[in-house]
Amino acid sequence: MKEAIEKISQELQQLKATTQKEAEEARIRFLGKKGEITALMEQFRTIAPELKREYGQKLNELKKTAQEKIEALKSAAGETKTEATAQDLTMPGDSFPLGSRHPVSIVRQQIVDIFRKFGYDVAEGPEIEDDYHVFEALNFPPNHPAREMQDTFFVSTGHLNPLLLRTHTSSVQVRTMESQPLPIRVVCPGRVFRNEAISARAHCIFHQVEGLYIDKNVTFADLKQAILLFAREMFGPETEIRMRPSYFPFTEPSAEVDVSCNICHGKGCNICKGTGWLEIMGCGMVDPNVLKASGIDPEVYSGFAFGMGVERIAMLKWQVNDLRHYFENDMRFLSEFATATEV
Ligand code: 2U9
Repeated sequence: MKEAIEKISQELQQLKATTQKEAEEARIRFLGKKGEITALMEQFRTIAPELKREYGQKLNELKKTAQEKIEALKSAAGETKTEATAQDLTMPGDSFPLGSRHPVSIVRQQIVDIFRKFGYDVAEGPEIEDDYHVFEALNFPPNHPAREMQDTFFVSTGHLNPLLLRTHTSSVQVRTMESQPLPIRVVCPGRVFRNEAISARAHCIFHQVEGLYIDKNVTFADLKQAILLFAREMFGPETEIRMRPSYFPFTEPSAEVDVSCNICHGKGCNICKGTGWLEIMGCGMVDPNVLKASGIDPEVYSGFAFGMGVERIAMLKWQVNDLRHYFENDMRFLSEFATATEV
């Protein structure tokens, strides 16, 4: 038995295999059911008891050496099996593309940061709201078209104060007036929902930032100055604004705000449709009925409010001509904004 162990031991030292098949053949030869080491193990059972200790140890070592050697041969043969599976360690590693902020998110943050710099707080509220906070408290008459199914998504109908998806974030300002002490200076960013056909200029879901300032002696001149400063921060220091009379149930007087076109600087181009002006938001002095509904005395306090669509501001900022790009998550579009910076 001694000679047989030594012979196999030497053979194992010189054993070579260049393919998986050769390594497997070696395993069968030494460790298979009829293998040489297996045969020695069988023989071991019959040797004299006083030799068992010495040969038992030697046989176990031999078996372990054979197993390790054949494993090593198998994995070495595996690496060079075919060229197709070989690893080329000089190849560059896989790249992990970094995600980036969505352009709507970038612009919403820029708008909010500008007003935070002016001293405004930020408030958010529920997307599913009740009729009272979206319409009633904002001076919408009972038969106003916004209160119809064609314009608003209702969650529950049939009772006095139905639940609905908010059509503007003004409901957040109403909740702020109900719960916060005066004076109030707040901007409310958020998603809003309108039952509209989707087109290049409209979507049934979009984002707004609305603002509200209530204090003693707040005037239209304060509103105009706040909007001018905002426009210059957002669109550049040369920007001018103009206001056109408008109507909203919640403000009186009301206005639409245009900024001077920063593409053609007033000369007229296809972005501003030859007018030199781009509409960016609506605004006005808070209607006394709105103040009263939330328990604020309009004889003592006055305020201004404004509202803008974030997608619209983003379209103007980056000259995107179709609103739908902001909702489709096409990587070719989104990656254009990977390096856009925040204020
Ligand atoms: C309270 C009182 C008044 C918010 C205002 C607008 C004018 C406005 C539109 C701009 C484009 C909505 O996204 S849009 O379609 N908004 O023109 N929003 S004043 O007025 C308020 C809000 C809350 C308590």
